[in-house]
Parts: sequence; C-alpha cells; structure tokens
Amino acid sequence: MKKILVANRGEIAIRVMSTAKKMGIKTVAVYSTADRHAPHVTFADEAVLIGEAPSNQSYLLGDKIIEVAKNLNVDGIHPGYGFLSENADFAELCEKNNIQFIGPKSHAIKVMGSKLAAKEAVKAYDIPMVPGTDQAITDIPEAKKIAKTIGFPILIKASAGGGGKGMRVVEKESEFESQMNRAISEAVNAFGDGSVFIEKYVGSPRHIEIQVMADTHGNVIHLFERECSIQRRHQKVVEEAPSVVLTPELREEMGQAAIKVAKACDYVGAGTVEFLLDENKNFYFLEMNTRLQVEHPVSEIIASVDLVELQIKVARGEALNIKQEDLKINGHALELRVYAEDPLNDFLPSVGHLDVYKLPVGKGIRVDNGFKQGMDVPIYYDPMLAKLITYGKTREEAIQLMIKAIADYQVEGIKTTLPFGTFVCNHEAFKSGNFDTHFVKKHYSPEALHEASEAEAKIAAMIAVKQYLEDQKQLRLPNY
Ligand code: MV4
Repeated sequence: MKKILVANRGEIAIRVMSTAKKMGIKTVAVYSTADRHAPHVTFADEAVLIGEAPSNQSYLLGDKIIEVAKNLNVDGIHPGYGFLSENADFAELCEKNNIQFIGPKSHAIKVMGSKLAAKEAVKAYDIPMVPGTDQAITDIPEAKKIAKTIGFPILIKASAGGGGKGMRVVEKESEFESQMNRAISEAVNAFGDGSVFIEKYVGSPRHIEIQVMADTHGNVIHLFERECSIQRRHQKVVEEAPSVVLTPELREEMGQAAIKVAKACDYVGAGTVEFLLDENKNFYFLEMNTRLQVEHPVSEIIASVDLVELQIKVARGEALNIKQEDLKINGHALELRVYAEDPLNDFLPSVGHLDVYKLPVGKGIRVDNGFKQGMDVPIYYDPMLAKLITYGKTREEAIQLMIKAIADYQVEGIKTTLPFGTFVCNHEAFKSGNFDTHFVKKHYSPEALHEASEAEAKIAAMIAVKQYLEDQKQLRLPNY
C-alpha cells in the first residue's frame, strides 16, 4: 500500500496522514471549496478539489472520491469517522474498484447499522442485552403487553437509528400507543425505515465502550474500555480511559463480550462495541460502531498502540502482531473535544475567524488539531476544532494537566467548549468518578459555568497577588 486517500477533513484527516507518513505511505487529500486553505490540504502529498462546500456536494460524493483515487493510483482509502465511514455502499464501491477500504467489510457495516440485525447476530453469542423485543414491532397492542411485562419506563428505539437518534422514553402505559405511532413515523422520515423495537429503560447508566481490533486471519483483540458518559444531547464531550468503575474482572468480561460481538459479524479492522453499565455494574450490549471513533486517542495512549497503523497493516492483509496478553493499561488518558460552540449560549455553534489560535504543549499533552490561526471556522461541517488529550500515571494527574492545558489553549475570535472542560474537571462528581450519562443535565448550567469561572478567576488573582507580594519582599532594599 504505497498511497492512501483520506476521504475526510479536519483533525482526523491530519491524524490519519501523520501515521501514513510515519509508515512511508504517500497521502492524498480531498477538499471542498470551503476547505481550500485547510491544513489537511497542505499536509498531504497531493490534494484534489472535489466540490462545493456542502458535504453532499463534496465529502459525501463516493463516486467522485473513487474517480480521484483511480486517477491518482491510490491503493487504499481511509474514511475517518462520519461522512462515508459507515456507508456500506461506499465500502463496496472501493472493493469493486480494487481499492482497499481501510475499515470493515460492507457486510459488517450493514449488520451493525441495523440495531435489530445487530441484536440478531449477537444473540447467538450469549451477550447480555437489555430486556426487550428483538423483532420490529408490527402489532402495537401486542407490543404494549410486552412493555407491561418488561415494566415502564421503556424506550422505543428505531432499528436504523443510533447515537441517540430515534429514541423515545415512554414513562407509562397510557402514553404507549401515541408514542409508538410517533416513533414509527419519525423513523420513516429520518431513516426511511419505520422498524422500531422496545427495551427496558436503564435509568442511570454509564456509557462504556470497548475498542476492538480484528485482522483477516481470525485474530481479534480488545484494547480496553473508554468511559464516554459525559455527553450533551448524545454528543460526547469528555472521554477517558480507563473507566474508574471497572474492576479487572469486569474489564475482562466486557472485553471478551466485545470480541464475541466482533466475531458475530466477521469484523475486520478497528471497531467499538458500546455497552450500558447500570448502577449494579450489570452491562448490556447497545450497538457496535464500525469505524475509528473520535475518542480513539485515549485508548492508544493507555495501551501504547497506534490504531491507524494497525488499521493500515490489517488492510494490507498483515496478521496482528499484538497478543491480548501483551496488552496492559499504562496510566490514564482524558480527552476534551474542543468545539466551536458557546457553552454560555446553549452550545450554539460559534463560527467566525480564529484571530488567535495557539495550542498548549508539554509532557502529557496531545492535541489532534484541524485548524490554524487566521482561519475561518466553516459553517458547513461538524464544529469540532480539535481534541485536547492529557495523560499521566494517575487520573488525578491527567485531570490537573487538563485544567492547565485548557488554560494554556489560546483561542480568540470564537467561543469554544474549553471553559466547559474546566467546569467538568473541577466538578466533585467528575473528580470522584461518581457520574453517569445524566451528568450534564444534572450538574451543568450556564450559571454554574459562570460561577466556576468566577471562582477560578478569584483564585488566579489571589495567586498573582501572593506572588507579587513575595516578589516585593525579595526586592525590598536593605535599610541603610
Ligand atoms: C439506552 C439507554 C437506557 N436504556 N437504552 C444512547 C445512544 C445509543 N448509544 C443508545 N443510548 C442509550 N440507550 C436503554 N434501554 C441510555 C442510552 C444513552 C443515553 C440516553 C439518554 C441520554 C444520554 C445517553 C447517553 C448514552 C447512552
């Protein structure tokens, strides 16, 4: 594999290209008119304009991307995350054109893209799942009877949904039929597929996901867990590895379950198996993401691997040269997604010009970044600027380093979620590890952020005054 095209933009495009360069592989960037001056364009060995700014006129144009790949004799295409990364048709198009899709086979994408097909495939492997139905509901009165036996509250989920889309909580029996009808019509409109199923609603879950890697020789390993419970409207904001609540036994049990899920769909490449963990530490299979995830760096750091390097090696047909018993957790890693959003204004996108944009540097700090000072933040794409990752021997060290790195991260011209990261890191519930997927709803408000920033400013001022007075003491001239 001498040349790969990265069918993506922003931080992940640069991140993938960095590993390709490390491996001596040439890189091709594709870009839209809005990304003409984006760093991933200049970072690549070759770059091709593929269309106008809107994603469906550029980064989602599979045919156009294949055409560019063929014209430039590309051997492999890395899709990153989002865009075409979980598009089975695009994976098939690559296969048909003898271009290696650096990801799973289209079959695995299809199976795991349907929650019901995923449940069907996984059922044979005796993986714990939330009590519920595993067929699409066709008879609502019958479904209501099942809901009553499960016990309210229940969740109605769209089979073609995912990541929180197409989910409805039903608190009581009287709401069931109306909610069911709405869920079906929403699923038809959103996904073109009205198949829905029901599950017992797990009240205060943690979102724990296991990183897996599988090669084409039957080897499947897990690279431990990531805690992704700090989410806002199903968008992860803070992720970490390992999770504070997993015991070694539970970690091994969930890791083996994740490996079985990968085997259930003949998985190849990097994938993530999502679980819910309830308050009694029971875990339940949720879904499998058939792509490299945004938060993969925290797993790379604690497991000392380069997941993109492993993806490329697997895509080249190489057998994994890592044995499960070789893998050990080393330290703790924390990731904050730096979004161009205003946490004091309901996290609304904050587009504009990066007048100042300087990254923190230092031991234990990694920034996977997609922007540079002087750039405009385009309105057309996901507003994530970068991922700020800190790591240390302990969780406390990673947290303290995160607070310092955020303070050193200089951004002017737009608002970002950096202050939200400081709020989370200073919050007792987070520091103690006592949180679940409702953390943001439970603890966050603009006022709380404001108070936290005020308190932060006061402490900084007191430190400055103390330092000044100490300096004065040292400077005091001797009495003559
Ligand atoms: C659930 C659940 C509770 N009970 N299923 C969210 C998106 C997708 N990964 C599945 N998700 C959930 N499924 C049952 N039976 C809780 C989540 C969930 C969640 C729900 C509401 C708000 C935030 C959430 C974050 C992670 C997981």
